[in-house]
Order: sequence, then structure tokens, then C-alpha cells
Amino acid sequence: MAFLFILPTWPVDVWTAAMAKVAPDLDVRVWPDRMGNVADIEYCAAWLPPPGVVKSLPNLKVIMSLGAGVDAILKDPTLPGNIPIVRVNDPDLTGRMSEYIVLHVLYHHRQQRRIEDNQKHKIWNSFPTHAAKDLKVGIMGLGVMGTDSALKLRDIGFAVAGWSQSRKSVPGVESFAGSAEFDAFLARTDVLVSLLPAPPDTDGIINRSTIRKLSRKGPLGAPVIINAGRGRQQVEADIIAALDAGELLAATLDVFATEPLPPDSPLWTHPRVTVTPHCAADSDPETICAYVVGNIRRHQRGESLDNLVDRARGY
Ligand code: NDP
Ligand code: OXD
Repeated sequence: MAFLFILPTWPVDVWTAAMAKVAPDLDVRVWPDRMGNVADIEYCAAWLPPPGVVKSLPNLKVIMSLGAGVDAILKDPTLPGNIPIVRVNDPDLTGRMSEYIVLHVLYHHRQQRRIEDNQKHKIWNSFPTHAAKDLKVGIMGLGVMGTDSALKLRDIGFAVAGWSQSRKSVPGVESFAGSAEFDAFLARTDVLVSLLPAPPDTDGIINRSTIRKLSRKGPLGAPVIINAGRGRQQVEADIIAALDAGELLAATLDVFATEPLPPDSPLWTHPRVTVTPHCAADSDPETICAYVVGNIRRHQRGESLDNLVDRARGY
């Protein structure tokens, strides 16, 4: 049995070293030039795998995403339909995401951009601030990441709600479910966070009409968006237009339709946009290798795989 890494954009040596530490006996192969006899490969782990690579593995038993999202795996038109796909659900990755979401909600809540602008001009201006309970944060996607972020924001004191396909019961977090409750969710939300995966029905969900439905009654005067889900969820031209029209106060964006974000994107230089390079939650090689090996061992023992992806739902 051999295991294959498919990592066109990540430092392969870091990942093979981590895997050697976690599972010294595992026969690790690397796409594209250390594949050996492909017939040996029964498990693979991938981040942004090029189309066709998975199909070229005749004895593959499980495909593992090295992140929480699986959109890059599912978009391969040649992907065999019968091989289970598992994704990462690990406290290390989840904790990193919550740090990012808490950081950026606090950044807007405490008007940090205004303080930094004032410092540039040597302006000592301690403007009025508001309490966390007065700011309504709405999280699209109340799954593993969304729930952890919601709980941490709730504990700081924010008024938190989540929107998901199915109704949730998270103490202290209001739950909205399905398209029928989307507008009500938006209407109560001052800071809209996306932690959605990328099934087709979420494409372009952060558009001008969505932005216009957000609350304008909050203490910041206009809504804020934070997207750490997937770039295809946002209509970038609509975000810029809404910012320029005063319909949106600010945006923090970690994910983009095209990554890396092209140098000519106006998002880079917009004074009220924070761009981060898809780093909200990084997959830590040793932690994630241990998680991958755990799943391989379970599968070898005939046990069910953890965190199987539902292909029909797309996440
Ligand atoms: P989960 O699968 O645990 O949660 C997904 C949530 O989204 C679920 O609550 C689901 O609802 C909800 N959802 C899916 N489709 C819809 C829809 N059409 N309408 C309403 N709700 C919907 O995923 P995770 O929390 O683990 O991860 C979420 C995403 O975060 C990843 O898929 C990835 O895109 C992104 N991510 C980004 C990272 C970064 O660094 N920027 C790092 C890690 C993840 P229900 O529960 O009812 O099914
Ligand atoms: C992930 C990601 O899905 O990094 O884990 O985006």
C-alpha cells in the first residue's frame, strides 16, 4: 500500500517531512515526479489537485482533502464517482479560523482602521465606542468552523446568529435556516461573516442585493462583510460599488474568485478593504498528517471514515 501527496502549490518537502515524523512506515509518494508504480497507491491527500490526477490512480480507495473545503477536488470533471472523499475537521484548523474571525470582528467593532488612520496624521481623537452586545454578527455557514467562531464571539458578548441549510441549536446563538429565512437573517445583521463551503447555490451570494438587505441600524452606521469561506461567494464588483456608495462600511476578504488576487484588482488598494492571502486557517502539516493517518488506519481496520463528504450536497 502506498500513499500519495498531490500538492501543486504547497511545499512538498515540508509535508513529506511531517508525514515521515507521524507515520515513518508509510510508503509516501509525491505527484508528479515521485509516483512510482501508480498501482500501489491506495490513499491520496490533496490540495488543489490538477484535473485528471486522481483518475490516473487505478487502485485508489480514499481521497483526502488537506483542508476543510473540497471544492477544488469536486470540480475535477474526471473525478471517479465511487471513491469516498474525506475533509479536514480538526480543532487546530477550527481554532485558527476562529482566531481570524474574532480578530476581524473586533477590528471593525473597535474601529481600528480609524485609529490607525488617526495615528498616521498624529490625531488624538478618542471617539465614542459601543458595547459588543450592540453589534449583531451573522455567520453564514453554522458548521464546524461557523459554530466555533459563533461561540467565541458570543462569549465576548456579541449578539450572534447563524444561517445554515438546517436549523441548529447552539446555546446563545440565534439560528436561521434555508432560503426562506435568509432575508430575516440579513435584516438583523450588522457584520456578515461567510464560512460557507462552495456548493453551486452559494455562488455569488454576497452581491449588491444581499448587501442592501443588511441592517443599517447598527452602531457602525453601515454593515461590514468578512469572507473566509470561498471567493466565488462574493461578487467583487458589487462589493466595491457598495463600499463606494456608502452601502457597506468595510470588508475583510481572505478568499477571492482568482487566487492569488491579481495585482490589478481594485480590492488591493481600496481604503476600506482588508485583503488577506487565504490564510484565515492554515493547515498545519504535522497535525493534519496525523489526522490523515488516523483516517487511513480506520479505513484499513474496516471502520467508517471520519468527516466523509456528501458529494450530492457538495460539502
Ligand atoms: P461544514 O461542512 O462543517 O459547514 C458548512 C456549513 O455551511 C453548514 O452549516 C451548512 O449547513 C452550511 N451551508 C452549506 N450550504 C449552504 C447553503 N446553500 N445555504 C445555507 N447554509 C449552507 O464546513 P466547515 O465549517 O468545516 O468549513 C466551511 C468552509 O470554510 C469550508 O468549506 C471552506 O470553504 C472554508 N474554509 C476556509 C479556510 C480559509 O483559510 N479561508 C480554511 C478552512 C475552511 P448544514 O449544517 O445545515 O448542512
Ligand atoms: C480549507 C482552506 O478549506 O484552507 O481548509 O480553505
